[in-house]
Amino acid sequence: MAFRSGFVSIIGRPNAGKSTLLNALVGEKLAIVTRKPQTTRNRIQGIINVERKGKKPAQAKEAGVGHPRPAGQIVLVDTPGVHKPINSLNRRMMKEVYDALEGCDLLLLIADATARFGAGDKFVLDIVKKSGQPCFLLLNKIDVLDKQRLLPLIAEYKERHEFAEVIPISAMKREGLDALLASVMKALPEGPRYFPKDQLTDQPERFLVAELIREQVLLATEQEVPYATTVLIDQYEEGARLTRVAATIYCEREGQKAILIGKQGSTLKKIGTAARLQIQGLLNTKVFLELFVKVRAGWRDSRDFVQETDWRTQLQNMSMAKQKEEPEPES
Ligand SMILES: Nc1nc2c(ncn2[C@@H]2O[C@H](COP(=O)(O)OP(=O)(O)OP(=O)(O)O)[C@@H](O)[C@H]2O)c(=O)[nH]1
Ligand SMILES: [Mg+2]
Repeated sequence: MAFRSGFVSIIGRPNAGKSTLLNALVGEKLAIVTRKPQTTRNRIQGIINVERKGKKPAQAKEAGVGHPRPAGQIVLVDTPGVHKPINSLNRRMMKEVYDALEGCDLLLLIADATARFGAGDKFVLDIVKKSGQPCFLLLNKIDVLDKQRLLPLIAEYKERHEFAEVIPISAMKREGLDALLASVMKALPEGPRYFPKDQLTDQPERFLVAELIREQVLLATEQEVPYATTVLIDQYEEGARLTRVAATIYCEREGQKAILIGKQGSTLKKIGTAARLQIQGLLNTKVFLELFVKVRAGWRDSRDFVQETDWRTQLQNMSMAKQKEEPEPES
């Protein structure tokens, strides 16, 4: 059986469980997850290597067992939740969604099955339709769903679109994920191994570290503050025994800065301690973390700054700076 591979983009409304699904399928925490909508701001690839499973086709037929699973590689793409943009940051997030749709082999539309079908779901569905890509519908959070609600919801979706598959899952409890993987593999074309076997993501560690800090900011703050915040890494030095990280948390107003710092620095300290533990878990080494808070008025409306906060842009800038540092090769 030939090797199969492809790009599979996860799309859905904010809070549907896209990042939870990515992490569950890859088996590592690559994307941050919180109860707050619009947690994810960039598309993130998670790479799944699927081993061949079961008997060879002829033997399987003889033994009367189901189809064996071919070997392959799935490049799963997590995306920000689909929403109507009101500022540059939102527009950038939606661009990430549209970029992830381009050239992918399969879409996974994930919906929170505990919520009623509404205007937001129709908006997502319209994007799926326009893309013309084959799509699986994943009805998520069945662990907390009143089961009677599942069939009417499936009917509602099926009336509106022809899905290649409809699969109820719980990304959090990892229910239905084997069936999902098997169906995805069946839907993928023959193809190459796009990434080396030991690579799990396209996102470099230093940016995942920034995300882990932002996750703690999201968890420690309420209302507007989480949305008005972004995290940039200022220093990232990997030593033999210790990794040193310095990062700045940007917010939009002095009041937000005061909230982020807290009484006698208590909130910032809480964010720092929790983030450091998470980063140590990721890097498997001791971490020295320094955090700063700065105000950058109205940054979410600044296209340039929003662009700067994007890790792909930062990576490009870093490699350009490095090229400048290196002397021209003598000819
Ligand atoms: N009960 C239950 N909760 C879930 C499940 N999957 C995700 N959640 C919860 O739903 C919330 C949102 O999960 P995320 O994975 O961050 O959702 P998302 O779609 O990535 O959200 P955005 O990045 O904001 O678009 C979190 O509190 C998760 O723990 C599930 O299968 N069951
Ligand atoms: Mg997410």
